[in-house]
Amino acid sequence: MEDGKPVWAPHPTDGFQLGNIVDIGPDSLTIEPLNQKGKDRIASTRLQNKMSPNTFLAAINQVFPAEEDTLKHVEDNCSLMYLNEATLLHNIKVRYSKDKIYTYVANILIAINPYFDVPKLYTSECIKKYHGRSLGTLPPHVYAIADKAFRDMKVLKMSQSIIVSGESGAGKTENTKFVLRYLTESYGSGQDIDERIVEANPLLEAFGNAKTVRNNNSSRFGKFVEIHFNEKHSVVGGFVSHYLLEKSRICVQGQDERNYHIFYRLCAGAPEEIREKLYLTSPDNFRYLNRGCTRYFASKDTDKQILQNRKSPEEDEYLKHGSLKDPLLDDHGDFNRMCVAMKKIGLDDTEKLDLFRVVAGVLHLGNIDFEEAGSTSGGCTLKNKSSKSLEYCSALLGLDEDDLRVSLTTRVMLTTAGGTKGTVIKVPLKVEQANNARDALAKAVYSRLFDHVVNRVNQCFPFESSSFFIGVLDIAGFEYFEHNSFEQFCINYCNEKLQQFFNERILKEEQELYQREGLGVNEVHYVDNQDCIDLIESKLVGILDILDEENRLPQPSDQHFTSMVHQKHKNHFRLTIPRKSKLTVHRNIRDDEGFIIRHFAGAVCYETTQFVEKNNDALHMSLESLICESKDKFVRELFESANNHKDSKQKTGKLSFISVGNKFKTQLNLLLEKLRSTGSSFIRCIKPNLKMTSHQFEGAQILSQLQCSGMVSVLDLMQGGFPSRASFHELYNMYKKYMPEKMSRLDPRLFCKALFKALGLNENDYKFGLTKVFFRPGKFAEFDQIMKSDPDHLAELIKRVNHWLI
Ligand code: AD9
Ligand code: MG
Repeated sequence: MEDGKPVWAPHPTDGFQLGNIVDIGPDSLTIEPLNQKGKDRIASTRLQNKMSPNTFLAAINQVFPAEEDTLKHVEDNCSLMYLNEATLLHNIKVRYSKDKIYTYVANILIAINPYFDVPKLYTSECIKKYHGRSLGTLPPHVYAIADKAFRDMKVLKMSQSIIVSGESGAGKTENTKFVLRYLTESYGSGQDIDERIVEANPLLEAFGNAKTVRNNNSSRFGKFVEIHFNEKHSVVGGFVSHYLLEKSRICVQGQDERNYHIFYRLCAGAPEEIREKLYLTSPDNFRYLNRGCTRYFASKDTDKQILQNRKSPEEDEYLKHGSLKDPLLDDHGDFNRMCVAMKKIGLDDTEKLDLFRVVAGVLHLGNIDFEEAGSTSGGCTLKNKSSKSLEYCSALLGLDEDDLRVSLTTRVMLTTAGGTKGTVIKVPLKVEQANNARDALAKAVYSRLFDHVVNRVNQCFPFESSSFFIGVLDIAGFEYFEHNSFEQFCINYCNEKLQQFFNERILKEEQELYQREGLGVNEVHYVDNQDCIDLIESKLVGILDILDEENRLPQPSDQHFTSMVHQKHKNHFRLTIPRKSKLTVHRNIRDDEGFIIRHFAGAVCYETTQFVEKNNDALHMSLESLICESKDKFVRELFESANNHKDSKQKTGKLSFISVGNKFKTQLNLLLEKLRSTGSSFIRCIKPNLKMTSHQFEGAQILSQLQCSGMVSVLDLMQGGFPSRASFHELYNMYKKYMPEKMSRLDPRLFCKALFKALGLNENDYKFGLTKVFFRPGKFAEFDQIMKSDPDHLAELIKRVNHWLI
């Protein structure tokens, strides 16, 4: 970087702004912004501080050289002259403004969510265009990645995986669906199976997606969808694995968020006879649905219409309190679409009703309310008005009303008191404990139902044998909220593992490319995050095992667990106490209320309240035996099949405990083992703005996503090698006009050789591959500058070239 050359300097909302360096200090630069917007902002703050207007200071390591032509954009970011986070951000910004939402960084695809249907981007014609075409021959596209996976599978005779990541609302699920559709439409068997793989999604989404403040259709579970192929490379079946359904949502939702779609769809869309059978009314009448959600008030016109045709007390209610009906979502239509999908994947009416019955059962369970019992027992009883809910819930879940009442209000314990081992006593529960028992039962029932839905989906595309698969991973990216709990801890742990895999692969790919091009370079450095992974998953001392240990104590507590974590990792580089956080929001947390982990994508403070509870998947004994002995075969089987997986269930004396964290660890390690055995491609999805709207590029926010997804580290990693690359053809076309006539008659490779020789470039700065020249960081730009800027130098050069040619 030099005085007077345009540079990218930090900008609070845009991420970066163009400026000129006007002064160079020991570790900072004085920058004058090039555009008026920046100037105005700085001028006003500078004037306030009585400093010279129109310039500002920036740390040297936050200022990056800019490309000369700032309107230029490239399909592969690596073909830019300057490879840094600012030019990457700018390149995708220019492309986004032209509705080009996909960009490559080498083989990694960056996908920005357009928040509107980009015309003709996903048509069948477009699908056909990408068949068999290598990456880079057509504009960047998710189809190109899908086709690369297919071709790699075929040529390398190796299964493939496509890892789609990004924050909530970034477009992971949509892109995953595009991949599945591309593969089934292009390489399907032409039979039912192809359609089923695509149609399984609406069903999974009905039960596992919900409206959140970040995404109206947010997946609250992770999934790995495998499409299996026979030896002739034709689709033979599929398999879905799922991870970590968010269970807390079943009972409570945050402000302006909803429960899982299925609840509302069933209430809104089910035909009258089903609604009657399931005792369903409007969502407003169910506790699990009517909190958290925004209430929408109809427009005046609609009000008038309702007043005129007023038919039911529900509509009176609606006028008074507004409705839970979300204007952005069409629950009624979605119900019908879901039923069509269910039919297509082969679910019959009985199976459909089984699912609906349990969903309704959960809703009625949620409406059971408790009050303190008048007696001295300290226990509680059901409120009178809950008797109907108890009746409906029992009927729908096949339970005995009295048994359900007793199981919700008392707890059976095995006692060793007085030396008589194993005496059963019934302990009355307080109102709050009974509420917890009810919610625990609801969560257990619904999550088993979700497991069943996934298993059922898997039965509809079975395969006897397969030669290869292409797996698509759609799992939440790194999360960092104001309050972070066990869910964020698990998802960020998962992202550490995926990041490590990403590093391994990208590094390997870079090295393979160097080898293929015959460059003979071996070393590319990157920061390994194994220490962070160990901190979480090591045997005994890892956070997950410390948590399990806590769960096994007779009286586990979140504080004790937190103190143990700090005690065991006092001087761990990756772990620190909340008080040390620079962020004020974390200073309010006591040391035994949380910990901070320095993740690859940034430090996150976890608040550990409820870690112990959230880590335990077991129901208390009376509820467990109640539900396992349900008269309803379907309900019984939900629990039977789940209880067959005893590997993560541990019975220690009277304590029954199923570790959520360690189950996830096992699943994750299996997943990574699988990923490591395949070839891989990566899609990094980016959310352009928080408003979820089209044509709005919030630079700073996007930059932070690029950092969190490891893209900035990829650039760093490439910087350690030969990041800028240009094909011989490209260089030939760029520079032939500067060279003597006879030189342009050379073939492009020889042309470049001659040019470089004549220039006397340092041989450590570049390498000739078979098809491209590879440059050390910044060297391409240097070379370009010599070619373009200095006429005397150029004349001298031409003389030398002439000499060399002779
Ligand atoms: V979450 O982690 O499950 O909360 P995702 O899966 O990353 O999230 P999703 O794919 O659901 O986000 O995308 C969010 C919304 O953006 C979709 O419902 C679409 O309305 C919109 N979207 C995403 N990608 C595209 C696209 N390529 N074209 C048009 C899109 N709209
Ligand atoms: Mg999703």
